[in-house]
Amino acid sequence: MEFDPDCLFCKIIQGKIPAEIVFRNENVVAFRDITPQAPTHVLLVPTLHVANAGDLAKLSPTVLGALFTAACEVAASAGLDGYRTVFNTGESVGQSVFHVHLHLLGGRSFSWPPG
Ligand code: DGP
Repeated sequence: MEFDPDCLFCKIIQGKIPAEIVFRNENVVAFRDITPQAPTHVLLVPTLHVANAGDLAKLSPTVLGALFTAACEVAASAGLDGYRTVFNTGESVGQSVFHVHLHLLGGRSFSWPPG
């Protein structure tokens, strides 16, 4: 694990800032979003500090895949029959925390295209 001491999600992974953790393994930690946009809204993050999904894809496709595998497990645990996964990559599309996180949203209907 490599942490950035100034990163909010690194602090959550280390237990320095409280969060409701719903899943953890060697490569991935999942916790509930503080401002949920759906009845289930979980953020899945790598234990390694990487800024965004593009950087993670270059650095470790295996860990990128592990985020989706974990999302599948969390969705099954929550009893979701369908769910949406989203990476916001870059400030212009709404990324506000620069430790890559996969949003897992479910428990209501969703429209398409997203706003
Ligand atoms: P994004 O906008 O894609 O970078 O998503 C960042 C998400 O992080 C946003 O949905 C709110 C969530 N968030 C921000 N601060 C905290 C926090 O301190 N705890 C938790 N659990 N979630 C947070």
